[in-house]
Amino acid sequence: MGGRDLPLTATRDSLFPPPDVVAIADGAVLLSGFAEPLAEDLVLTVGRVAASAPFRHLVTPGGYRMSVAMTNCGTAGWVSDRTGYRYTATDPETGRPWPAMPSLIADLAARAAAAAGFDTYAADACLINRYAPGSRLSLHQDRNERDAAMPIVSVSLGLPATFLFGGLRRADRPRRIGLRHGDVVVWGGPARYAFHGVAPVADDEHPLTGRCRLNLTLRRAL
Ligand code: MD6
Ligand code: FE
Repeated sequence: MGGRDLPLTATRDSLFPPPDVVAIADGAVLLSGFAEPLAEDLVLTVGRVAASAPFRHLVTPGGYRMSVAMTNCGTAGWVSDRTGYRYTATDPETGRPWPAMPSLIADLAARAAAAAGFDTYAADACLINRYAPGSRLSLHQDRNERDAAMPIVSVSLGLPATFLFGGLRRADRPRRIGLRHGDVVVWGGPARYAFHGVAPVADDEHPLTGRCRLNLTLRRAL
C-alpha cells in the first residue's frame, strides 16, 4: 500500500482547529458547527432541564400564543405574558427557581463569545426554544437585558432553520442565514439590538432531536 507518511509534528491547529467564523454583520458572526462536538450532551442536558421546568407556549403581550415552546435555565429566565416580557428568578408554572445553568452550556457560551471577540462573558440566563415543524419567531429585538455590552449567544440543534437577521430598524430587510445542527450565532456590539427572527421550520426528522429544532439563547440578563 502506498500510504503517505504523516508529518512528524502535530500542530496546535491539527488537534484544535480554529473555529469556522463567518461574518453576518458588524458585531455578528456565525460559528459554523462550533457546538457539534457537544451536541449529544446538549440534547440530553436540555431533556434534564425540561424534566424540572417543562416546555410551555407563552402568550405575548398582544395575546397571541407563541408557536415556539420555551423553558429556561440559569438564575434568570425569560418569560412573556399579557403584562409584557421580563426575566424572572422563578418559573411561574412551578413556583420553583429555574434549573441551574449546566456548566456544559455556560462554558460553551463563554468559548463562543470569545471566538467572536467578546472576551468576558458570563451568561446568567439560557432560554431554550423548541420549534416543531411550522413554528416560527417573528422579527424582534432582544432588549430586556441590563448590560448592552454583553452579546447574545444562540446555539442551534436538530432540524435546520433559516435565521432572519436584519438591521437596527424593523424595516431593514433581513438577511436569510441557514442554521444547521451545531451552529452558533453571536451578536453584540453594533449588532446587539439588530432585529432577528426565525422562518417557519420545515418538517423533517433529525437523528438526535426527532421532529424538532432546539435553540439555546444565552444572555447576560441581570
Ligand atoms: C432562535 N430566539 O430561536 C432565536 N429572542 O433561534 C430568539 O431570538 C429569541 O426565542 C427573544 C426571546 C425569545 C427568543
Ligand atoms: Fe431574540
